Amino acid sequence: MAKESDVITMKIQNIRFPEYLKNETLRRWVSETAALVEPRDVYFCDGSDEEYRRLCDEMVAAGTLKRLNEAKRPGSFLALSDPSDVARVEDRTYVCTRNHEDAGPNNNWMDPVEMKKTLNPLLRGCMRGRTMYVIPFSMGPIGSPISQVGVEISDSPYVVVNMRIMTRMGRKVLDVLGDRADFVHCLHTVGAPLEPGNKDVAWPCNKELKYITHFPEDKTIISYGSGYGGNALLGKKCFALRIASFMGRQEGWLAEHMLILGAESPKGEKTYVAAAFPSACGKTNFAMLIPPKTMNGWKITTIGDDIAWIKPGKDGRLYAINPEAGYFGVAPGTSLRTNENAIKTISKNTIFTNVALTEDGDVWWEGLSDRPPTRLTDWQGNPWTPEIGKETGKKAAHPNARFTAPAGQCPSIDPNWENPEGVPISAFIFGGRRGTTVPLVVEPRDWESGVYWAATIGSETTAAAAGAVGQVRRDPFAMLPFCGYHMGDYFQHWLNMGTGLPRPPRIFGVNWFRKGPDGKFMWPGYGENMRVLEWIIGRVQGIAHGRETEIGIVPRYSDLNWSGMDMSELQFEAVSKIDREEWSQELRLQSELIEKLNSRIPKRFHEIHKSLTSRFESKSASSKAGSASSLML
Ligand code: TSX
Ligand code: MN
Repeated sequence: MAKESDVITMKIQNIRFPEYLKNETLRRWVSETAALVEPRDVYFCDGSDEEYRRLCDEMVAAGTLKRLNEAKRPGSFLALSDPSDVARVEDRTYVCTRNHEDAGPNNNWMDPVEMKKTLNPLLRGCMRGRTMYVIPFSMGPIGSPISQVGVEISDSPYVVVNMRIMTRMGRKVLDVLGDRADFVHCLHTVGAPLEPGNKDVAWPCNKELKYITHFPEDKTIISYGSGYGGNALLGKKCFALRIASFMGRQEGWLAEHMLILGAESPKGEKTYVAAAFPSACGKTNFAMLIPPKTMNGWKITTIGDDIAWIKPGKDGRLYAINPEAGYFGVAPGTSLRTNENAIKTISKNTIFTNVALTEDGDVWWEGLSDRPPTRLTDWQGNPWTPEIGKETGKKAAHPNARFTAPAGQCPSIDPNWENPEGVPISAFIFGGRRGTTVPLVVEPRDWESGVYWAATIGSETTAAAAGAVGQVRRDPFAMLPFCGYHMGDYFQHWLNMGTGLPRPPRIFGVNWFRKGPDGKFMWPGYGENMRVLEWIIGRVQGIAHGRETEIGIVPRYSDLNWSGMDMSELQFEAVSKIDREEWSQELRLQSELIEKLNSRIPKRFHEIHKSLTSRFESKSASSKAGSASSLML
């Protein structure tokens, strides 16, 4: 009778490894995984154009992709997902550290042994009837000292073609990996085995059960049941943020949910900044900003729109790369008016997911144009007209519909975007979406106050989000769903990173979303944000000034460049105001966040909170005294 080990050996012998695949750790992992998941066959991705075209053709034949009009949208495809599989599943996402506390209150946790016991029966035979794709990929330019290698094993060809756009993928990655064993092991399955005789569906997934699991201590990701976005493209949120943030803390670097942009001044000086915003703040729009023509010659270039890996360089500055090679952006709201560069980026060679289809084989989504086309096919494949939309409230595109497009197609792409050394970061910007309280821009007094600022950013909940309208939902560093360890430890890591540098980047807070008493946005945003960016860069260069406030330096009206923009001093003061009542309330709310992360919150945070509170209190005392003395004079 065959022992279990004999069975595994038999199955190993069935795999035909390409002769170039020499890495023993990878060969063993592929063999063991194949024995577990029992695929129909195993395919090793080489990353070639030919392979990409072939897989797309196969998916068109299978009904997973629809080829778009070659004249209007060359080389582009539409995928419609299962209606139950449309977004990341945060409540099914786990960080499985050996010690529960290490995952922090910001993550779901399960013991790694328990989780593997849970997953094993689900994985057994999970790829039956399907091809198991082996996808070697590099996060970051191949061979960069800041880059990292991963291998994703997946049963989804949709994942393969998206990984081809979003990462450097294929045979060339194995050349740089050599015989090293330190690649991140990423196992993904849609969790929908095809039993003999059963017909496949266009978007296989497991409607009952999903698990997105991370084992940071052994650099492993196992994702079960979903084919969508960050659940399935494991290089992105799972690796480049959750696993990498864990590695960065151990090794002294940063994996951040940040865009990176370059700003070239009219004099030709180049400054790079990295910026973090919570979701729905227009990060991609900011990364691709087009300055107003009236600002005589400022130019913005794009390094990345979502993730930054940042390491100290030999000169004591921080250097950043974009670990990704494409944009996986939210389509709804993207238009020539909100983001002309994005619209040009997605004009060809783009995979669209869950957008609407026009009669002439092009794509549409809410916000692309003021008037929707008269007839569409919606993201669920049903006929859609503006009338149907009005009557049923149904949107033509899913609100989380996406485009996957090569970064190199962006007109504003920075010439250094693939520089293996990265680009030097002069400033970090932390934004929030706040209708009240938070001024347009502020420079906290020092690194530690800046870190505290970043830890307290958030968005006011709108009707779309759960919870009461007008409450602040905190999203520290925009990392709450993406930090692979305890958020309190993360704050301490940030404090340490800056205080360990001779000249750390400066930190700024921004808020494009302050509203007036009429409920309207007080700041025009978009390209006009260049005026704020110019002030930030001026601060870094030591040429821009401001007034000192309780929370840091804020520009006066005369400190900003207003050429070609119509905003009165009174309007600017309204968008920059620091209101004592609002801030007393804000500081009380910030205490709640601090208490939530209580056990591991840095001591320094308590001190900063106390000194902010006392500054507002003493301000009220001294301003009263001041007005009294001015009366006496
Ligand atoms: O992306 C945005 N940015 C950053 C751009 C570089 N958005 C869209 C956010 C949702 C994804 C913004 N929305 C911005 C912004 O700066 N500001 C606003 C708020 C706003 C909306 C509409 C107007 C003005 C401000 N309209 C008019 O002024 C006519
Ligand atoms: Mn993101």
